[in-house]
Amino acid sequence: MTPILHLARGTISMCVQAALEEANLPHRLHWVDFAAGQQRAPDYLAVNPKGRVPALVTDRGVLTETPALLEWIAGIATPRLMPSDPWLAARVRETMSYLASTVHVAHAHKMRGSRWADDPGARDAMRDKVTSNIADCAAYLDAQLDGDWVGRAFGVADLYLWNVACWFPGDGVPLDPFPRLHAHHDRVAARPAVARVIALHTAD
Ligand SMILES: N[C@@H](CCC(=O)N[C@@H](CS)C(=O)NCC(=O)O)C(=O)O
Repeated sequence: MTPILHLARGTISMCVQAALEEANLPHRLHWVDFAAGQQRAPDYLAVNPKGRVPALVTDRGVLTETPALLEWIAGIATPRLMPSDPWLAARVRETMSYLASTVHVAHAHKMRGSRWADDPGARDAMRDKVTSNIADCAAYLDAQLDGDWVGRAFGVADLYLWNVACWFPGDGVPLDPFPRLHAHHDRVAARPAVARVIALHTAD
């Protein structure tokens, strides 16, 4: 079967879509409308009981969690989109883990505070921390970049970093003060596969 990517506009599913495009892997898209709450509808929960995107339905089953999806696509792509050297691969995973567990979670404190607190005051307090937390993340990521790409060559971690950094200006952290991160962002966005994804996510 042709894999089906469940995705939503502007979300972390963009980098998985971009990885499928970069790898030239045939796939179909199923858009999940967050405004309509479709991520919590029974038919979507049957696909991903976590009620989140992305989810990829393959002939081997459903795969979720962005780092896992990216790594699987990287492994079946030609050329591979992850380093084969174990040390370099671990360094790339280090960045992907940081994006998943720290940066994405810091960003989610803006719109998804109800995951952590019922008290509106507590949610406001969490939202108030988003800009400074994301600025710290941006500074760290900027300092880590010492070449064109996260690894020695372009790979899925670059798509992940690009996707997460798309949210930074909206979180109150423009990219201009972070020259390496900013240049990386532009470099990834200029790739034809990524430009196709951006066009789909920004279309009216
Ligand atoms: N750990 C998951 C997180 C996925 C996630 O939180 N996705 C967000 C969109 S960026 C989502 O589906 N949110 C829906 C909701 O919270 O209702 C991953 O890395 O794939």
